[in-house]
Amino acid sequence: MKSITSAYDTPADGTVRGICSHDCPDSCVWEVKVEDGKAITLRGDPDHPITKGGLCAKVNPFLERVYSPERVLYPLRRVGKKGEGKFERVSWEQALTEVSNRLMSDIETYGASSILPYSFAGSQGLLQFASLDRRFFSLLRASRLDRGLCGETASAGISATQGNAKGIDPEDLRHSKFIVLWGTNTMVNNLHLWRTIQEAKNNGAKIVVIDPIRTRTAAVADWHIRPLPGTDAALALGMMHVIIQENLYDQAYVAAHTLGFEKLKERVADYAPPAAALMTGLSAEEIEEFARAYATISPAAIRVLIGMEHHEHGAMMFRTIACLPGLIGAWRDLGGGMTRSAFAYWGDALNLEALMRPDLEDETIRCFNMAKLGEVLTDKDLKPQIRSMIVYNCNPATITPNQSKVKEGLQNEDLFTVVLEQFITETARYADYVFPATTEVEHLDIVPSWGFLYIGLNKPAIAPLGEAVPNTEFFRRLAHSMNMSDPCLFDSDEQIIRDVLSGGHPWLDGINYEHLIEKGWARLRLPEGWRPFSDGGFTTISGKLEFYSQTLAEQGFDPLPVFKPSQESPAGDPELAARFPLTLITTKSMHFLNSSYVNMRRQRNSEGDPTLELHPEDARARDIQNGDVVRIFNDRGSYEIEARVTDRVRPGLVTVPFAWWSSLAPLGGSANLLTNDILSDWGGGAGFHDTLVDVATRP
Ligand SMILES: Nc1nc2c(c(=O)[nH]1)N[C@H]1C(S)=C(S)[C@@H](COP(=O)(O)OP(=O)(O)OC[C@H]3O[C@@H](n4cnc5c(=O)[nH]c(N)nc54)[C@H](O)[C@@H]3O)O[C@H]1N2
Ligand SMILES: Nc1nc2c(c(=O)[nH]1)N[C@H]1C(S)=C(S)[C@@H](COP(=O)(O)OP(=O)(O)OC[C@H]3O[C@@H](n4cnc5c(=O)[nH]c(N)nc54)[C@H](O)[C@@H]3O)O[C@H]1N2
Ligand SMILES: [Mo]
Repeated sequence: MKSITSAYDTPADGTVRGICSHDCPDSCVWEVKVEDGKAITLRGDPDHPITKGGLCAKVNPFLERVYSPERVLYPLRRVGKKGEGKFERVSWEQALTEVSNRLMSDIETYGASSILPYSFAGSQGLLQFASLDRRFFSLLRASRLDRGLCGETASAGISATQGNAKGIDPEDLRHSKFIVLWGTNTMVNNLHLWRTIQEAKNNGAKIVVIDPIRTRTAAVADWHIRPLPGTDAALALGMMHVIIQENLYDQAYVAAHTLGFEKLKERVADYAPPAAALMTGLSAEEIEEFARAYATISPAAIRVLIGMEHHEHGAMMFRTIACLPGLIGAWRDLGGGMTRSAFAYWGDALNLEALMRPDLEDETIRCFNMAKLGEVLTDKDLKPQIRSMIVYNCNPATITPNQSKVKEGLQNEDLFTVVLEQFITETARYADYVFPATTEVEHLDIVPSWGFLYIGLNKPAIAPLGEAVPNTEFFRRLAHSMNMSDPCLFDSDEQIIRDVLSGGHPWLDGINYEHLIEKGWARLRLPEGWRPFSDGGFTTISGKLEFYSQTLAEQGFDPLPVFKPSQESPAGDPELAARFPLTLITTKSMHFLNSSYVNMRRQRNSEGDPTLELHPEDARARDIQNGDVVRIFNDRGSYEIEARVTDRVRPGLVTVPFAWWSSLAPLGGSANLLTNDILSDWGGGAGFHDTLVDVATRP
């Protein structure tokens, strides 16, 4: 089938610059050497200030992924049972006709809201991530999806305090003297920031990691503080107690740029170090010592990312931590303050309206939170039921919480599932039709990094393999096949990129399509020495950093920072904890990118078999020896896995890697069988880490 509007010129020979589009903060820029139309080598761009010529262990052999014999290269139709993963090749024409017939018949019989898009950030390229797909589903009037699985809760929490989620340039951490990596595993998940942290360390900075687990990052930090999961708000409030009581706060900054200090002072009375110690499982002395160090060594910076938001009170945790830099006036210093996602800047600078066309969306149409997929697909009372689901950039059968329900839903014969993918993932195994998706080596895109202030253009180095297409082309073809005619559904890839860059924002001055074609990447043009809140400038209603938030009060939340234990935690539900006494944290793996690469033998071998890590005390109580096969279980699910007895975890805490495909795990099973799909307080995330389990030897 001929492409409708996107065909690119790719060179037969030469070197082409592109950018890794994985959902990772680093967004590395690479160079692909092409010979006879085939990509021969791929290496990090030596001139890019963040990549500096080095990719990560998983992406170094990216071309193996591109040319993997397991790539989906043609449209496929299911021939086996759902979940079995048996397909036959069909033509694009036939697949599109059959899919559009089914969708059109569903619309006629049940209404368009019986169709559900399901996508996430499997590609961070803006075209693949959220462009023609969003326009297509809006114009179709399909059910809407709240995509809050990553980042939204953290942003929303920080915004409640600051008015927006902006922070300092992560590269400015090199000026810091005290760096708190709070609930983030930098060496595994944000590797290219490590160089900056190391530079600060060489200049005398102290590196603190706050994480219940002794991660690789914690293992090399100067100070590892390990609170009970979900209790960081209590830690931050305990720190504020010490800082206020010992007069270590910045009185001038507080007076000029914050709101509600007196109320905060009253609130922190409940969090004297001995009380905070009971809540967090830390010692009162450690809380005091940490508070004093944080308040007196400057510049002091806090780096947060995502991990900590996966809790019921995730937004409140981030909102509370965001009070700290205001209290000590850390925002004044270059290299002081807080830093999280650069998307807070891209949201301003780029023309995302032109990209996603929110004006086409009808907000009265029902909207489901993606964390609730299992519930949505199995709810018999839903009217209309979800009849068809179109999945792309995402592997919900593995990464969505409460997986048994997700799979039960996917198994339903009445559900028609279409998956646009590079591989037959656990989700694609349930598909009625699978369409082949290109990798970033094969398509044009633009990628703003969420970990740094750089944007890159991804030029295609080679022609699409087989009959694979970019997501944009898939939605053009589907729209065409469904007789949809709005011209915005057929914009070319180049046009979309031009539009995204067209907002006229000063931070994008001179950064246009031609510039990116020529240079490959650009740094957001923030003023030299940028300190976002050095002189206030918060965008809350009061214009101040709000220790007290009237907006939160009006939304029914506590207007002040507060610690509340999660419902599913030992403190929140002692009865449940009597049955399932261990808390489970499921984290990212070094050689996988979420669930991507689990199917690649090289990365799987490097990673090693999945293990459950538990503390020697908990192992002893259950008669578990290192290397035993154990069962991990709760009321939502159970599976078997090899045990590793280690003090990397605290007593009472266990951890497993989150993204193993159950079909590839040596004993089957996958972490999200056990996880909690409770929604976060605000921001629409999920409480993955508020999960109680027990572990037992096999009967
Ligand atoms: N190699 C690799 N890199 C990745 C990814 C990957 O899968 N593999 N995934 C990418 C994605 S999508 C994301 S979002 C980022 C995530 O980057 P991070 O935010 O660094 O990711 P996580 O590993 O999910 O969580 C970080 C840490 O939070 C800790 N944690 C959990 N609950 C709490 C808590 O209540 N308090 C505290 N203090 N700590 C807590 C966990 O123990 C974990 O070590 O990484 C990206 N980079
Ligand atoms: N228990 C637990 N669960 C978690 C987490 C956790 O810490 N613990 N972390 C959560 C977080 S932070 C995140 S971000 C999510 C991540 O979950 P997902 O967003 O589902 O990420 P992946 O598992 O990498 O799946 C992305 C898929 O997109 C495909 N893909 C890549 N590029 C393209 C493209 O251009 N087009 C199409 N059509 N497909 C493409 C890849 O092949 C891959 O299969 O998981 C969440 N789930
Ligand atoms: Mo994520």
